[in-house]
Amino acid sequence: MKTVFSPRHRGHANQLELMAGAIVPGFELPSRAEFIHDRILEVGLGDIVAPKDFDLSIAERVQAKDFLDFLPTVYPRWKELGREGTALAYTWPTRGLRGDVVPECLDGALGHYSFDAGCGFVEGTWDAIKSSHDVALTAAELVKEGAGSAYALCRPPGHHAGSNFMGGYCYINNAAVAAEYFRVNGAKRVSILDVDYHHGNGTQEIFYSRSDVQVINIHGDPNQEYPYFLGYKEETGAGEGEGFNINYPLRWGTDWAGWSQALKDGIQKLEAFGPDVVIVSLGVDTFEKDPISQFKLKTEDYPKIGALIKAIGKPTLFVQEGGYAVADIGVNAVGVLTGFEG
Ligand code: Q9C
Ligand code: ZN
Repeated sequence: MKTVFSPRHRGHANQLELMAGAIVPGFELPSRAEFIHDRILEVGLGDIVAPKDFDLSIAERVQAKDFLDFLPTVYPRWKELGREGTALAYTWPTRGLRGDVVPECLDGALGHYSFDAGCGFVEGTWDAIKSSHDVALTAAELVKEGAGSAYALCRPPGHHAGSNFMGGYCYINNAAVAAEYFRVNGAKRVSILDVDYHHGNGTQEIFYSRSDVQVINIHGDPNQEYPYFLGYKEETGAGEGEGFNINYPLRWGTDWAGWSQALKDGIQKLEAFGPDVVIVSLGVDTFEKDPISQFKLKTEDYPKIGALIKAIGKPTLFVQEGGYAVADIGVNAVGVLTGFEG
């Protein structure tokens, strides 16, 4: 299968995040994408191609225009204030505060458009976000044109970003944009299968009231795990979307036995839905050695994931999400893809 990759992700580097009472170097490192890229060459998965330049018209159908317009302005505004380093929010509009105002002050606007302090901006952040969006759409186009499968090596990831907010290292929801692209280009039904360790709250929120995009999530139980405030089992969709959102929250320590049971159940529900195309939000932070995660999947499990997805027999777009055990992420992510190839 072909991979779409852009070196422009590299400018999103040295950003800081808030964790456990400290401002720390971000876990979402440029080397993540480089290890995956190098592993693709090593195993000879297929050609690696550059993204085309897409406009944001598809993205604007799933994420608010004012939010998308805000993203490229952040770092220039930060610098105008005489600041350097990482632009990061520190105040959020929770219950009892106004969620409907976008303060003139950049710090307030950053808080308005995010739900955590996981989305820092540096000089190259917007260009990386835009390149990641273009990577997803270019790979989606390959699948639309009959490729059977394609891999969008996206960085930054996307599944925590919702209709008008960022968070969890995610700004534009690449998988959601790809799903909308398929709908606009003739697919009647699209399934998003999110196997990242963390619940894809943004993807769930974007499609929660829709019956044309099924969203299936397998993730750390939000009672124990980030993002804490979404991803519970009883969230099954609303209105037209009732029944089209499916969550499998799993406890810390879940290994292949428990995890694969959820995957097989999810795949049954996916097959019952009968999508024209499957999008896999491919996080490999389910790995036993992931530094911020608590599942116990092993390197040998990842090809089995790919094989189970292949057996669905649908055109499939893989979109890279998380995975922070940097030295192993290449072998694990590409393991899913080689398992799919058979
Ligand atoms: N205790 C993705 O995998 N921070 N995002 C957790 C660790 C947020 C992960 C702090 C993790 C976000 C795309
Ligand atoms: Zn994750």
